[in-house]
Amino acid sequence: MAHSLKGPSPQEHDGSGLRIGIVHARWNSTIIEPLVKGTKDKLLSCGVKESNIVVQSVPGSWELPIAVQRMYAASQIQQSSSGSASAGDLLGGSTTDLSSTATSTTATQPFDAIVAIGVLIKGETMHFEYIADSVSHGLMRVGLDLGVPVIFGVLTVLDDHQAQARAGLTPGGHNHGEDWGLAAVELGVKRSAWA
Ligand code: DLZ
Repeated sequence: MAHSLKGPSPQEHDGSGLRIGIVHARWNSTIIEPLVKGTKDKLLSCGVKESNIVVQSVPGSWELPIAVQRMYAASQIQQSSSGSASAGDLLGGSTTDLSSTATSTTATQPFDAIVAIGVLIKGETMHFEYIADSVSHGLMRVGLDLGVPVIFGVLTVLDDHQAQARAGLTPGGHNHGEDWGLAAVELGVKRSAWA
């Protein structure tokens, strides 16, 4: 299949040994939902086990960096204490929006990558620039501080139409969640190789 001129040329990696976190904002949920689905579907098609995909949510994009930090910390504690705390516990909330329970052999390993998903629409928020700027810096910082790949799944768009196109909801559009899932698998695999 011909590769689009936009975006990276894809590589194939085996995600079967990976544990991946997804955390998404609940603002603009009609856009968020297909993005989360696109991410998850791509992870599954790369071999990541459903039981090794953990989905959490936060109110808005602003909360994504702290959620990534706490989810990763929780997954490290899970490993050292074999499941006495969950990502939901450390986020101070319930675990009811976890997509799956930890049941497989890799379920207590720390996350190999975390995908942070949010949608910021310029016309809808006066402080679009503040949130976009802070969240992107926050996600980069937490990834570097923790040494875990944090995939930047935050759409910063001018209007609803752009958001819909990037969630694959318009003719000719493309679901960017698929790219984020692919990036999570590639970075998860390469991070282990680089260790
Ligand atoms: C407040 C706000 C606004 C106006 N717009 C958005 C948005 O477009 N996308 C998004 O993810 N979150 C938005 N928020 C919520 C903030 O991210 C945050 O949740 C609140 O300010 C509480 O800290």
